[in-house]
Amino acid sequence: MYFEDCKVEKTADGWTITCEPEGDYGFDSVTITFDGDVNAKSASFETADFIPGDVNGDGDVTVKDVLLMRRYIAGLDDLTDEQIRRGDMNGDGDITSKDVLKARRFIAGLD
Ligand SMILES: [Ca+2]
Ligand SMILES: [Ca+2]
Repeated sequence: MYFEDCKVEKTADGWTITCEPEGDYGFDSVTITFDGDVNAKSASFETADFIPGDVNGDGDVTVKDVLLMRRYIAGLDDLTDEQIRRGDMNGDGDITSKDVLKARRFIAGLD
């Protein structure tokens, strides 16, 4: 496994290194925590933070994302697993009209 974009931070009692894997390993970052003696204390794998509803990954939730979701629901377009994960705003594993509603409410500033 290779990593890119590693960030090393000094903490109160040691060091924390956070890296993103180069390639798809089913997680988006790994955080390794060291104590003052530089013994590895823990490693945690986390999914990257993205904006729920940002299907096209441009950093914001807009009508473009809603359109992608609607076309996916209608069977007009396929989305990648990553896009489905982004668009699945209620976390039930797929993009449905409920997610479109949440995205619309988000865009409208209601949520
Ligand atoms: Ca977007
Ligand atoms: Ca959903």
